[in-house]
Amino acid sequence: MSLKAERTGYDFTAIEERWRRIWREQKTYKTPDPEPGQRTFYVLDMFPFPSGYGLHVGHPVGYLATDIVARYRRASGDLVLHPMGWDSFGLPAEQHAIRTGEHPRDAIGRNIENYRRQMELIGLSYDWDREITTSEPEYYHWTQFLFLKLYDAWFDESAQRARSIDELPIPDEISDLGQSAIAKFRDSKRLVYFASAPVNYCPELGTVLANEEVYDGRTEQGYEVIRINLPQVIMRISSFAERLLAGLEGLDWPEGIKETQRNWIGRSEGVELDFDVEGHDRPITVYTTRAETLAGVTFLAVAPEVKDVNRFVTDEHREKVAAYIGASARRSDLSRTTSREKTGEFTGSYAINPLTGRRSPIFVADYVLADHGTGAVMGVPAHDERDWEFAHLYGIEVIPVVRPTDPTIPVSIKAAAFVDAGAMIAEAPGPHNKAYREGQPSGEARSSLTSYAIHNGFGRRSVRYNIRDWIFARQRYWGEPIPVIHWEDGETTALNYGDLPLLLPHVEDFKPAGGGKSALGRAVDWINVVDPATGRRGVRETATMPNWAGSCWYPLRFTDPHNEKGFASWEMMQAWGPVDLYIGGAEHATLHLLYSRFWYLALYDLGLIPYAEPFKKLVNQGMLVSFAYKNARGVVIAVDEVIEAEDGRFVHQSSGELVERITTKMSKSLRNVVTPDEVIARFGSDAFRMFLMFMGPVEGPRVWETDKVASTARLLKRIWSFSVSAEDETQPREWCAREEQPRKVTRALVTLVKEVSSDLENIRLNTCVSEIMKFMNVVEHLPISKEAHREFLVVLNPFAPFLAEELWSILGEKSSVNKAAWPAVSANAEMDDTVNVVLQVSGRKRVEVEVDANADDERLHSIAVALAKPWLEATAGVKVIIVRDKATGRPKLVNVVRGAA
Ligand code: ANZ
Repeated sequence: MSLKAERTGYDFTAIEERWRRIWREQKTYKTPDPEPGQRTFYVLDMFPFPSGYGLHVGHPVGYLATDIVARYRRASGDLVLHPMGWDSFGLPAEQHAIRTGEHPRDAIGRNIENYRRQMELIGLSYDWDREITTSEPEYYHWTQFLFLKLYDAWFDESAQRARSIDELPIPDEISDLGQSAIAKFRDSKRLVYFASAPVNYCPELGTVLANEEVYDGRTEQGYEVIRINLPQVIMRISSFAERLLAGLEGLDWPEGIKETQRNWIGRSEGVELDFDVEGHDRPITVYTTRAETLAGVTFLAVAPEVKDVNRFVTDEHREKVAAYIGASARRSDLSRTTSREKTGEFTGSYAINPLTGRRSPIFVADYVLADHGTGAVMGVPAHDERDWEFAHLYGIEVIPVVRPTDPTIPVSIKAAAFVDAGAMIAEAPGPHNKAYREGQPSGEARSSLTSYAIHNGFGRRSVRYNIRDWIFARQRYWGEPIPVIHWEDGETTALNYGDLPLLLPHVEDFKPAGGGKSALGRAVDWINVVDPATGRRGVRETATMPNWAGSCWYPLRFTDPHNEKGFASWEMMQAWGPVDLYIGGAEHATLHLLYSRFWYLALYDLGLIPYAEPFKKLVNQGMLVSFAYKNARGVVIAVDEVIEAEDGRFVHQSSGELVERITTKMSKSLRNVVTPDEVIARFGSDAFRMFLMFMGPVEGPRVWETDKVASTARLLKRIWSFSVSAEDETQPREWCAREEQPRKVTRALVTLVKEVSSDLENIRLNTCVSEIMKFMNVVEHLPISKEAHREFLVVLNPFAPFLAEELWSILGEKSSVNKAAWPAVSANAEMDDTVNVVLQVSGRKRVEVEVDANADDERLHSIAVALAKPWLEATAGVKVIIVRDKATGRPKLVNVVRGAA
């Protein structure tokens, strides 16, 4: 049966199915490699982890936004790179394998099929020939390769950049000790290093987690996390703190994400101050951001992990201090810094305040962290809350040095610390009275005291960062193997580039092997190696890379996805440039979005890639929520357990309780997950696409209600009826000549093109849909010219590509609407300015027409001749007389006169 005979009305299912097939078969969205100098645009989605649940209707918000922009850019003449791939290593796949015994690769493969099917269902215009999968050896070969490049590098502090390890200057005293000392020295400087470090360990999952993956002492799934020491693979991201901060300035990213990164990097400007210690030649150095409070110091505190701490401990206090250090090792950083109960132990030693000469007791206290600042603080209980709590516990004196600027505001140092900025209470004491004066704003006093301390040799300016190095190892099976070998003599070496990829070995049992080791711990044949040249024995690293590794560099691979000789060619990386528009969730602010910036910076420094930042513009898509119910006790109830009573209230079926409707994340357990599949079966892909965009700005939240898709489905049906012939729907409607098209239609199209183009430039996609609605409201029952109709379909295509393509072919076009050029935005800003002109033929009034008030004679001539046709035998040799308003110069009347040559 032919399509023609079958179709009555707008059969979206058949239409969409057909175009899906044609696009796939003809590779409509295939992107060739750019020619040198060609204008390109790179628009990318944060590629997903393909989970077993598939996509729900919230996921495509971002995918659709990028798809619409990609289609618009193509029509505007850019060569567009718009690829998709899979971030397929990671914990959920491993947990599934542990539960079911199915190999993660098989489960992931099935999930990918389903994701790809859903994405094609939605009509996303990806070039599938560029698809990448991070867990496939062809991809992780290069993740390992880049890992080794970072391993073979060090950070040159003075040049503030990464350099090849071969360029690391070796101090003479190291060279003198020979090869093994040199190797050790190099290892201590690499961007990738190995150290035993306290890590977040989840006994339940048997794995180590990054700080960012721990929420209030628990994993995302709610399992408890404790701290243990493990040998670790670490990346020196903290060296790049300043560069990571500075780079943010040039990025077109949401301010909130930039601020989150700034806070995470946590730059603080302060000073290091030296305090002499009684009976010792070496001073103790503290780090402070409040130097002006120096006169208020009444004790010093050192972190328990600072090795140096023992040199202050007197014999009398040795035992107690040792016990204290042991106990605090078992507490987490979080509980140490936030717990109200500040604990400590006196060392028996005293430090001398360089400003006041005052003796202050030195404590070991675990609210001081070893890896921040110098690991020692000066205690100013009058102006710091933590110090205040500590001082109260140990009966230490509180000496205020700063007061509120307004002296009438009372403060009680007895009740709490005064932590705000203010004015100095007195001038600096004794011989140092030049350091600051009484009444001086505390911020100013900080600068003057700092200069004073530097000048007098007991202080140095210091910039500190909060960001910690990145623990780059997970005790998991389903990740990229880390290509290093730990040898029996204690040396660790990397594999040669030529020995990559190091493949994941096959295992039968995916459960952790115990002792913090993943299932890899059981792959004995794989783990144990013997160096054929020397007979030296070694073991492979059993930790794998974190699931953030593959996504650190994937935008580069899309530029040259099948390259077998390298991770991507310089030409292709250069031709496509960094990602022009990146859309994805905001939850990755300090994870993927920071890690990938770090890799790019380092690889750029090493001359391996042509640019230092991965993503020029970033947009975060908003959350999509759906309904569920809550009873009086606050228990959330699944949608299918509730019925709507006649009075509009909601009732829990089994208990008869009244419940309240709430909005919440879509989740399996609440049975409020809606899939694109079910919506598309009911309304079609185009209606789904248009509705999802129409719901609101990409960045904003949206509440899903399937029934409402009917609104955009109706719009599409109207577009269909407007576009096809009423007699035969396989044929286009009747067109008028461009000249005969009512001014209203011309004007509506000019507005549509102008508004949609500017909204697309600014990614305001919801208003694009309203513009299409407005256009239809104007033109629906009016004549339209073929050219205008074509232009409309080109504008419709990004939003409803299936319908646009179908109507385009009904128009008789042979190639895809995706190859058509975007209509030019009319430069005529005064389009709205029109006048009614009387058309006469041989002096007799025939019609009135609306024309552009600025129309020139030539234009009026052609309009008049065209419109006069019905009253003329022949148009050859006619003369046109144009009458304009004397004052304004606007046309008033046009008279077409026969034969007067
Ligand atoms: C004296 C002082 C007086 C401070 C005052 C604050 C208020 P950020 O911005 O986080 O670097 N500090 C320094 N090293 C520390 C460590 N290892 N563990 C815990 N706290 C540490 O903050 C710097 C401030 O945090 C420093 O300034 C120091 O306390 C504390 F009225 O020094 B301050």
